[in-house]
Amino acid sequence: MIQKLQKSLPRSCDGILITSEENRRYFTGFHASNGMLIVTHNNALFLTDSRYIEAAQNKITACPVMEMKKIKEQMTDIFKATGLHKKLLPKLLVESDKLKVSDLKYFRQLFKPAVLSTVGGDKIINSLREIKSQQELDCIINAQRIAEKAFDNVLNFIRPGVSEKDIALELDFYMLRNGAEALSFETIAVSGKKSSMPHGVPDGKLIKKGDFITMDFGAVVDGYHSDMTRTVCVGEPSDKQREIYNIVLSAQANALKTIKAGITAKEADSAARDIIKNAGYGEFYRHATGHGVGIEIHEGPVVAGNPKIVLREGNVVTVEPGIYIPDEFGVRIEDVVYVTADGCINLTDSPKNLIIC
Ligand SMILES: [Mn+2]
Repeated sequence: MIQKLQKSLPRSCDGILITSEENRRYFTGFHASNGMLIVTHNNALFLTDSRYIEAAQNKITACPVMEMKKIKEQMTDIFKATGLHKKLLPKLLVESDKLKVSDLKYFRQLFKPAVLSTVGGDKIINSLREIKSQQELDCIINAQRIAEKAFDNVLNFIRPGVSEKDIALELDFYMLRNGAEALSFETIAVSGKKSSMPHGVPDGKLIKKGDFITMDFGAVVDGYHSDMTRTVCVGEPSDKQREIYNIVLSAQANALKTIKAGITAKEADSAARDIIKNAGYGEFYRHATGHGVGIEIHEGPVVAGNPKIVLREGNVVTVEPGIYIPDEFGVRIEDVVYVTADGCINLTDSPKNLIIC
């Protein structure tokens, strides 16, 4: 990963300073709350404090590891280890998307006479992160399989009288008990009228007959996230519930059929949105069709209305159209797919017929 980054570094800079937890993990495979990775054209150096130094030395093979003690006094060594000492005014890129303003000020002082540039660093990193390797893909699939098993399990749990919170906890416990190192995000389980809120928060509200329940959840494996949403019905759905469910399902199917490398995010988004618009429910679909998934739950590419974003082979994106009718109910169906040259591979195995619990 570090070599890939070195190949992507423009000659107009001398290196890049990586300080965010997720990007440190992405480039080194090492996860810790503290650390710093400096990558220059020919060298790289990872620094962390005494709490993590032993683990870092054991884990990181791609570059030397140095313990951060009194960092101000170590800067000469750091410049030598990374080759930055050869330049009069070395230029380092930083992660503007991630760095706190106060940290930027601190690093600007610390790295003098190097000049820290806030322009361009994120683009280089994000572009790499958006293309998944086989190893990354395997992690996402493993995470997805855990979430799917949790979904199978929760179907036996859902019945009138249990609460939204109970359902969320059942999903969470199952995922954590079965190999998830963490949850992708706070699980959403919303029922009845509350299902019209795309990101509603589960609470003590009890499930009753006729409710739609929308569940959005995911597991993390080796740092990589999964993301899926299913809407199920408790007891027989009304004609309108069936109608809306089927429109969302067709919208998703059309997007899945359309997605391939080379199309724009807008084309992918429209493939789902147009079906919903044409069915007369366009005003009730007000979020993006999808987003990239990886070492973060939301990363590039964003699958919304931007005609400048082009999907690339190796992207992993969600496809998650929905219709949300205030004061009635909502439906969302979400899969995660791997984009290929001539289509996409759906990484989600769970059924999408309207399940009646
Ligand atoms: Mn999602």
